[in-house]
Amino acid sequence: GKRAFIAGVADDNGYGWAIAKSLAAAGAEILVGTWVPALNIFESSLRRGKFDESRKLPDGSLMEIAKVYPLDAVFDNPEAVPEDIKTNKRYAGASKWTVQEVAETVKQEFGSIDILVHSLANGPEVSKPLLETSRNGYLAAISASSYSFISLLRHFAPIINPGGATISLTYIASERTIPGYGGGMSSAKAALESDTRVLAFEAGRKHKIRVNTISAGPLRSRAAKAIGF
Ligand code: ZID
Repeated sequence: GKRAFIAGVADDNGYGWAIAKSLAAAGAEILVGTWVPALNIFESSLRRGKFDESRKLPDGSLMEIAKVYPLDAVFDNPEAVPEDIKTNKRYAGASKWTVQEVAETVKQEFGSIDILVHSLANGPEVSKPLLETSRNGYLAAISASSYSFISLLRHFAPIINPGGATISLTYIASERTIPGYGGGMSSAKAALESDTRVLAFEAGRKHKIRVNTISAGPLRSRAAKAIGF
């Protein structure tokens, strides 16, 4: 069977959860990366059976998540984590959640993966028009929504088996003007799409893995509700 790591699962409403279920139904072993500030509530909800109904697979069994890894894809390694995050009580309870450390831990615990899914995005100023977006807001959107994929791919590629596949989720606001998708999120998706082409070339040659992105339709996830879509 194949093993998949899905980055960006923190409840049962988003694309990450749905992708995990499809992969589980197809026989894959499921590992997920959960944003550190959302980790406690996700794990306790899982434990308390809150997701049992939505864990149901077509054959009637429940999706098993082999391991939930805390992850903040905005930080590549421990040296990159600023003091205020290190000491923040939402982060202090978890450890080894930078991209490099998560890849190392998955390697130690599982050896390799076949599928890497990037189902995460964050744009702190998404509700502001691009014209009103601050430099910090714009850079934060790119960091969380675009560079996070480059970082995940770089750190996971060495443990993705040849023939493996990676995918991210994009949005058509990258190529057409969609009011309401602000804060540099349209820019972030444009970067993600361009990066997908370049990384497919590079990672295809270097690691024999595929790199794709799929433009998603509307889904009432937590992220979509936050922007009023
Ligand atoms: P989600 O909230 O379930 O997933 C996003 C996840 O990212 C959450 O679990 C966060 O905790 C996590 N996250 C945020 N920051 C970080 C971080 N620094 N490190 C680690 N994790 C982090 O929402 P989702 O399922 O909507 O989002 C998954 C992907 O789908 C994202 O790339 C979205 O941009 C993309 N996507 C979603 C939709 C949608 O409708 N839900 C659309 C297009 C793309 C879309 O907005 N018409 C109108 C709107 C849309 C499509 C059509």
